[in-house]
Amino acid sequence: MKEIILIGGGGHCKSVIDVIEQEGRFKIVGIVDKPELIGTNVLGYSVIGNDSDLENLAKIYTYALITVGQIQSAELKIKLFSIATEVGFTLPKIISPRAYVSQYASIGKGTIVMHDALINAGAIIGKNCIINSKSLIEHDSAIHDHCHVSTNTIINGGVMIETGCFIGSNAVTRESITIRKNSFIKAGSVVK
Ligand code: JB2
Repeated sequence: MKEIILIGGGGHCKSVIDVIEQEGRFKIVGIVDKPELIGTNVLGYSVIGNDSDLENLAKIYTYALITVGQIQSAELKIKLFSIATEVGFTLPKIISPRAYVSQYASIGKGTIVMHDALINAGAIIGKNCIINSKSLIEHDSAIHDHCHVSTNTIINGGVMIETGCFIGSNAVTRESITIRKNSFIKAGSVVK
């Protein structure tokens, strides 16, 4: 099995661990978090370093994934993605075996598709995104880089979501609209 480092060891990381274990392609070798958390563990996986260790870890391990979530801002997720890429990690896409991704959809590097998400034909998902559990991305939608589509969200056909957006749980978008970059859509919103 290929070995992978997870960057960020909070709540989102726990959900990601479950998906990676179920997917069965990667063995998690450890987590990178804040210096004060080194030596603690998350679901049995140790925090083995902080962000300044990433350069050395990239000399040993090929794969990493950004596992901080994103609610108020995508800033931290973007920063960590950029560091991980610069030091030479490959950021794979991870797809839960419980998700459905159309063969006519595409998913960018470092993006995770969580349990029970559904991505339909013609959808294009960018890099470093979270397509969270039970979300529906309808046909011909485009989700640009560094977005978080939260749990149980419905993105209808032909919608474009620009870079760095947060779409809260249970939000629904009308078809064929554009959501501008770095938008914050509250949970339960109906976006017309
Ligand atoms: O600069 C950093 C850094 N800053 C915070 N570098 C690294 N490597 N890690 C950092 N962290 C770590 O991210 C924190 O020490 C903590 O372990 C983690 C954030 O955890 P938290 O549970 O606060 O949030 P989350 O981003 O994992 O999850 C949020 O987003 C998810 C999508 C939560 O609100 C979840 O409920 C939500 N499902």
